[in-house]
Formats: sequence, C-alpha cells, structure tokens
Amino acid sequence: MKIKNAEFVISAVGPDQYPDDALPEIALAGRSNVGKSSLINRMINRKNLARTSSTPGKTQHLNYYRINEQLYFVDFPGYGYAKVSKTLRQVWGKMIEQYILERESLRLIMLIVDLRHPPSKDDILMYDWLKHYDMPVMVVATKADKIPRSRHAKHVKIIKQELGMTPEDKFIMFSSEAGIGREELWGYISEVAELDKEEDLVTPPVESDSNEV
Ligand SMILES: Nc1nc2c(ncn2[C@@H]2O[C@H](COP(=O)(O)OP(=O)(O)OP(=O)(O)O)[C@@H](O)[C@H]2O)c(=O)[nH]1
Ligand SMILES: [Mg+2]
Repeated sequence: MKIKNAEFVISAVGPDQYPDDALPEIALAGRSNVGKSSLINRMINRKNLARTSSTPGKTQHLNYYRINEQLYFVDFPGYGYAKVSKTLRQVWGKMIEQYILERESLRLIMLIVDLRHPPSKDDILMYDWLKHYDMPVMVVATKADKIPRSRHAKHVKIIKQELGMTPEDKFIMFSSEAGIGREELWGYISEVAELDKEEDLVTPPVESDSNEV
C-alpha cells in the first residue's frame, strides 16, 4: 500500500461528529497502552500522526484518520485504565458500543493485544462481545519485537487459545517498532475495505483541454 496522504480528521465524541463521506472505517480496539496509535503510525509510516504516549489513557475520543482519501482508521480509547473514573469509563463504553453496533461504514475491528502477555480479562470480554454480535473482527498481536523470534509461536498459540479463536479467525503478528506484519495487515485491510489495489499504480487520466471554453 502506497501512502499518498494521511491526515487527522476529528476527535469525535459522538455520532454527530463522525464523517459523513461513507468511506470504509477500520477501528482499533485494545487496552490502554497496548500500541493502537503506534500501529496506525507504522501503517502510514508517520512518526507521530496518531498521538502516542507512555502515559496510558491518552486517546479519549474516537480519533479519525483519513488515509489516501480511501479509508479511515478509527482509534478507540483504550480500555482497562484504572485511573479513569468509572463514570467516564461508562461513557466511553456506551460510545464504543453504539459505534460498533450502528456504524454502517465500519468494515473491520482490529483487536490489538500484546504478544508478550496472555490476553487480559477485558481483551477476552471484548473479543467475545464482538464475536457474539458477529462483527468483522481480527486480532493483531503487537510488540512482537519485544520477544525473541524463537518464542513467537508459543505466544501466538497462548493468545489464540485464551481468546478461543478458531483457524478461520483472522490473526496477524505485528510490531510497530520493527514493521513486522505491516504488509500482511495492509493486504487484509485492502480486502475487507475493498480497496482497488490497482489504483495505486494508475495515474489519473489527464483531462483534455479541447472541450473547455
Ligand atoms: N517496542 C515496541 N513498543 C511499542 C510498540 N507499539 C507501541 N509501543 C510503545 O507502547 C507505548 C504505548 O503505545 P501507544 O501507541 O500510545 O498505545 P495506545 O494503545 O494508543 O494507548 P492509549 O491511547 O492510551 O489507549 C508507547 O511507549 C509506544 O512507543 C511496538 O510494536 N514495539
Ligand atoms: Mg492511543
């Protein structure tokens, strides 16, 4: 995927603010600090378009990023951050639930987990909930650079097992640091968002002047 253009569009607090151009949307869910914003940055090869931080809970709204005028990444607030008040957490939960269940242009939810650790209780709840509603979901296990390659397979197995994934369920190992999995993930996103891969290669036709006054 050739990134021609990537821009932050809006930090939305509710449906009124979601873009209305009906481009396919790819959402990122996962616990706070797992690496959602970093994954977006790696996908578009920009250092800091999506705000990242070592302080968890930084992303608090639905942050929309438009890529190549073709699709949106929608960065969710991370869950499981203890310091955020319960009321605020409930508001977030409602916003995300409503978005996931009602948003027509939503094409894929990437559940981002940490390859180093077994999925958290919240990860399992989230995955079960998404499967229950038959949502298009995939699991991306990130921070793969943090463990030696020889142990990748073992960690992948544990994550798949704990989440109760079946062989048909989509899974990709990733690293925002090292770029592992980037091409594979773009391949899958292009498929689900029905992006025309040829489009990258085709130069837009030059309009002829002859018809102009
Ligand atoms: N080594 C390594 N570090 C990573 C990777 N992905 C993210 N990080 C680090 O993990 C921390 C959190 O990353 P973010 O991308 O901000 O996490 P987030 O999920 O967006 O966090 P919230 O917005 O708080 O929900 C940052 O310090 C990143 O540099 C990765 O693949 N490898
Ligand atoms: Mg973030």
